Amino acid sequence: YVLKENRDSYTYAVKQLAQLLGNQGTKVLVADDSQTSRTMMRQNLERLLYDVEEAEDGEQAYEKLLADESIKLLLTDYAMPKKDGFELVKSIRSKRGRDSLGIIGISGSGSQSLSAKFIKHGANDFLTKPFAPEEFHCRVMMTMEQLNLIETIKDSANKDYLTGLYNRRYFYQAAEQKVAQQSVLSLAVIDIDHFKQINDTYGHQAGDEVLSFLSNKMASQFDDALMARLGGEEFAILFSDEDQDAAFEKLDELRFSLSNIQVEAAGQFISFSISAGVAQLQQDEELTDLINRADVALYDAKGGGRNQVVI
Ligand code: GH3
Ligand code: MG
Ligand code: MG
Ligand code: MG
Repeated sequence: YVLKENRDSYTYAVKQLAQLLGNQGTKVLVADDSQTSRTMMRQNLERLLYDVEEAEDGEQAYEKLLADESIKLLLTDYAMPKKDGFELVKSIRSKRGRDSLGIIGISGSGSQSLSAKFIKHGANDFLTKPFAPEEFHCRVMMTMEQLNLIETIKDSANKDYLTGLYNRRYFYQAAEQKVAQQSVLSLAVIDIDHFKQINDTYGHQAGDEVLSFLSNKMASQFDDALMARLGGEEFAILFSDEDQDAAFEKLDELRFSLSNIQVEAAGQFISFSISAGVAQLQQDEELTDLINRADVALYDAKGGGRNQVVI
């Protein structure tokens, strides 16, 4: 957008840009003990279409940021009661990294050394009051851009490009953590039946669409489980706080619903089925042993005629 000198067109351009960037629904927290400052920042942020929340002191801001991970940006004053801006940045940074929260420190003019200190404590950027709306908007958008870039980089390292599910490497890492923390866990390993035939009959592209379809279905059906594409047409789901019978029920429901669905790909209707093996974590069991037991169950499901779930 070309920014014209008159204010109306600047406001318009900023709004268009905010829409383009999909700012709507992104939460920003403004921490400042001055009501006037909060209101001024709120107005500037609302022009960028952000959802704005406010905190009157550092302690309140800290609590809000811990409780709500969907807050993506913090704008914080330096001098505030209970916890000053530095303390706030230092304490929240140790809990929420640069991939989860952007931070901009703010303070009055004549306080040059504050900017370096804010950044050393973990802020992404710094603004000196009073600031022009243009500078405010640029710095906010730059910080959000950094956050989004980190997220994109992390996603491309941890997720599978075709299906959007986590990849094998991330799954093992995250599952190891769950195994260390929780005692009741169940694992399912899923494999599409005769997938080679689907490729041979309908083409590789259609095969890809079946993989995506199944992944979307799994993601919507088991939204709080850890799931991944282990490779090819094989998937894993780790259910927290569920015993193997509960996991079996869920998997069998998925298996059954898929047997009544046809995926439309390249003008053709494709039927497919899945087999799955389920195992529950035993005391002092290693993740690899749990996965092996689920694999043995999957092997039995294949041997038993496919389109079935075995514990
Ligand atoms: P089974 O019921 O015993 O599991 O038979 P299957 O044909 O599903 O198993 P097999 O291991 O023989 O074949 C898996 C096929 O999956 C072979 C491979 O070409 C295909 N495949 C692996 N990754 C992809 C992918 O990303 N896209 C597509 N379209 N096919 C893939
Ligand atoms: Mg203050
Ligand atoms: Mg298969
Ligand atoms: Mg396979």
